[in-house]
Amino acid sequence: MATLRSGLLSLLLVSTLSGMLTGCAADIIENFENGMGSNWKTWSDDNGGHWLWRNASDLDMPQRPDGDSGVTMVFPNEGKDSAAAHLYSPLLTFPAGAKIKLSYWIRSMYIGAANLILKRVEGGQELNPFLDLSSYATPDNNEWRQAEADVPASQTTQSRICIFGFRRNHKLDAIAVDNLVLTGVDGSETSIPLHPAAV
Ligand SMILES: [Ca+2]
Repeated sequence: MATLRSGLLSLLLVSTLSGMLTGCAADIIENFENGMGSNWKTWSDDNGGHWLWRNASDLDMPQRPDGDSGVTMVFPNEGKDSAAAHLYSPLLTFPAGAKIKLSYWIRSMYIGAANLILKRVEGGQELNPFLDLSSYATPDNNEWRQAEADVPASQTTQSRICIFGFRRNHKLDAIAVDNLVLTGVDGSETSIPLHPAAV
């Protein structure tokens, strides 16, 4: 057993070193258990909202599994009727085969009135969405779901993923995301401060 464990550790070490040598970053994982973390940045283009950190166990909402209660949610700014909020990944390259996984919950007073949409952003332009999770935006959806998608390959290293959330300022409207995992991405820097002009 000790030999097997040692062998597995060696294999893990070799895989890790191999990944470092070829410039492949490890998976970028954010479970929001210690706040918003350093990889994903929220930004509002004056449309009245942000992604904010919340402890789901403090709120009247569908609960996460034990030990996984930290999440990020879209909230309108004070006095705003709605929120359009962007959550940006670091600058990365997305080779063919790059994937994103996430857990999400979306609810809206009016069917389809909230949106959760994933896009790539390149050269300051938001590209066509590659994943639209808006279809569960109903008044009675109280279920966390998981989604996984291939990220369209990028041509440059100056590319991000944008997780766009839109909801109205109604008590039933809610958008929450947890356990974001980026797999198969390249990028030596995974924590680049966001400036909108650099998006
Ligand atoms: Ca969590």
